[in-house]
Amino acid sequence: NPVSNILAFDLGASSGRAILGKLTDGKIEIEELHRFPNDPVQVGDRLHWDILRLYHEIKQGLLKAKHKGIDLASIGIDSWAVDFGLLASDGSLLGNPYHYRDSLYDGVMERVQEELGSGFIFSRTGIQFLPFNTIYQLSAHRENGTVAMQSAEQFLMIPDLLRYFLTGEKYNEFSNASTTQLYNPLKQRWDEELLEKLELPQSWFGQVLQPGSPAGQLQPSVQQELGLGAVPVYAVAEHDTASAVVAVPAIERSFAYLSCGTWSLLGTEIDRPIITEEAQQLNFTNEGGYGNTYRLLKNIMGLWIINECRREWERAGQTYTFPELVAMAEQSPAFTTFIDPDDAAFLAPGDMPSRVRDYCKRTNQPVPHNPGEIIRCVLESLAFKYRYVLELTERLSGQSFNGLHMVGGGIHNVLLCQWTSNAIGKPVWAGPAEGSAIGNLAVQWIAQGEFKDIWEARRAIRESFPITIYEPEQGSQWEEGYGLFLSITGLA
Ligand code: LRH
Repeated sequence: NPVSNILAFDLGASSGRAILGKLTDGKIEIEELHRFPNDPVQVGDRLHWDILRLYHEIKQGLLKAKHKGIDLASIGIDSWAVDFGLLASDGSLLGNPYHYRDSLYDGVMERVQEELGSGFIFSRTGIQFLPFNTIYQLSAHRENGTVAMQSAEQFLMIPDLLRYFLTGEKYNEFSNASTTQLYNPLKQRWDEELLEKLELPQSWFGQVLQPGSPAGQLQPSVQQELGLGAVPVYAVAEHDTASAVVAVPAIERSFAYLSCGTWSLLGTEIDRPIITEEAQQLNFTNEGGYGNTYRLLKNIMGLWIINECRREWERAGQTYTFPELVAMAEQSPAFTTFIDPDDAAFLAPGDMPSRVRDYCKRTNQPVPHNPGEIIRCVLESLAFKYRYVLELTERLSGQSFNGLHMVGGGIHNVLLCQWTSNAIGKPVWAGPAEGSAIGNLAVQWIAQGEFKDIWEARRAIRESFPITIYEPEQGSQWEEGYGLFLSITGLA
């Protein structure tokens, strides 16, 4: 078999990368061709993505492939969810997309819920209530009468937009569209009633491609600029979490996963969305996946809290590497203080160490002082929150899992993997770390007939990448710790 070389662009909320995938006789190899920061830019009160810079970096990735003499069979782009750009009638982009953590969105979800009714929104979308869902972002822009809203003609999400820059073609994509909380999975289209009630023009919302659909090729101007041919572009599972779940090296149909990066996304893959009162009350989501699957999961704040702590200490002149922080955490006393990582206080960028301390004060706990104590508190709390959400996933889906697959960059944190296993009392299977990029590649290969289906792709992933197994350590402290965590956070 000839080798198939393809490229995955995987954009996370803090960095992006171009990953070359090579498939030789069913064996996958990856190589990072290009890595770049994705730093949001604050302008006045607003927080933006530097979308043109991201597009520039995508072109750099294409050039690096070219300079290595690689003949690309196709490319695909995935990114974080919910964010978008609006196009004018001449196809130009109306301003820099906003960051979903922008304070413009504060309080909007509550107003929209009040206006339309939470039950109405959930029954039509099956999507969890998160204050930054696209539905609330667009409502905020409408309330504020932003100029972009007045001249908009088309709505594209981040990967749609970058794909459009490359190909000149405007399509939306299913996995990412589902995260807007404006898409109806039962009707398999944008929810017209919801759009109408929100006074959002139907005409903005375009054709929704299934992951794995051909979505054009590099347009002539791009070919010329980069000195490349008409490389085919696919709509992959463009929501990074959807791609990450494609890459879970599961053997059985019923499995639980934790996609671990800036966010922690924990849940299971199902064939039909679970849109019930219980799901709504537990605030679970049913995000669209590859091959008409759904991700029944909950967002957990994840390593964001630690990254923001690091940023704050750096601002104060103290630079710690991630491994240094983890080592300090390990040396700090166990089970001393807990937070609910999903408390609203931790969502916005800012002075995270103070917010952790404030949380501890307001819950009458000892206050952690040094970085080691703070990181210990965050990591233990994350591990316990994983257990909590895993148990809810079991309850809601009527399954029981004998372990947890962990994928994403977070698995480099060995302590977190081990503590997660301790907290859930079950094995953790960690790998691959480049989950989203590998899922992106896999969907392109399935579309090209290189893999028969997602299960053949998952088998190849299992055989191509190492998986580290963590078994729960003996001792009951984790069980007692969990009880403390539940009562302090009020989750009991
Ligand atoms: C993870 C992620 C997550 C979304 C959030 C906005 O990168 O896509 O699934 O909820 O970013």
